[in-house]
Amino acid sequence: MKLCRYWLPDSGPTLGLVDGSLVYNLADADAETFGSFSRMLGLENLPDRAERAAARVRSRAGLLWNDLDVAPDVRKPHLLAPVTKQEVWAAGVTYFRSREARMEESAGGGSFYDKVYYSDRPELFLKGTSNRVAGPNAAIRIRKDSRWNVPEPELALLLGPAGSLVAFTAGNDVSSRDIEGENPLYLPQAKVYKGSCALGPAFVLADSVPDVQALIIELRIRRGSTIPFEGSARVAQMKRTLKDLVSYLFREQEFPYGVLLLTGTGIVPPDDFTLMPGDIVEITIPEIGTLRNPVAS
Ligand code: DO4
Ligand code: MG
Repeated sequence: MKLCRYWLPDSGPTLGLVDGSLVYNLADADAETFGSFSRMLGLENLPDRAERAAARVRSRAGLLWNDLDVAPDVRKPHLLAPVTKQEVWAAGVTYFRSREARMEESAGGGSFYDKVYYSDRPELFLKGTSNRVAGPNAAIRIRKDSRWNVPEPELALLLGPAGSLVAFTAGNDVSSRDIEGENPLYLPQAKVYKGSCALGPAFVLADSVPDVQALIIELRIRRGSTIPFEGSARVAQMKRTLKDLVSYLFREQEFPYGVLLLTGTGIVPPDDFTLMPGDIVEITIPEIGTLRNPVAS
């Protein structure tokens, strides 16, 4: 089952059921479960609750997905990122391609990436909070003090406060390669800044994805009428298990509202590619949809 967060000018943030080309307001059927995204992440039996609410709302009027998948404007309905009070964390160097690219870009710190790829303990870092996250069609940013920037298309996990896997969404861990490449200790500056993350456009409940390994993540970058880069990766190429990443994330941490975890990128454009203002980044996971964001400086 596919859900989304969206904005309604009269009532604010709303949780919706995505059913084909239509979106139905789930709080209309069950405000206790779907009145709050944070509360929803902590509830047991969410799939059952969602099924029951879905059966009730499908007979009501829905909105067209295409009318919501538009640039955000508070006066009009539009999609929102699936994050509110949650922290967004990220795993790194979980795919061979990421290890390879980081080792090449790093001025002297290459062995750290090799070591972390093969170590039991994964690389985990705090990517941001909701104020740094762009929703669908909102601008992601490249830093003005960086000259080499890339999108990182990643499968993102929505996790409940006790670490249960609630749902999957798509994420973009936008990164400055020259800043991180100069010194791995600059990673927080390369990775965490205003507009450095995007999430959405919808989220699929975990029990609706029979085989997460089979998911394909696609990246397409549009520049005017050209496509300067496109690529894809399969979740099956990830070196680590999702369970392993989640178990390390929850060591010595508490997430009272749940948490989002980006699981690393398996797609890195060639070294002569950098994002430019005006580019449109499209990240598609067919079961979830296409997360589309323009790039601003
Ligand atoms: O080590 C740097 C971060 C790696 C990362 O973000 C990724 O592999 O996706
Ligand atoms: Mg990443």
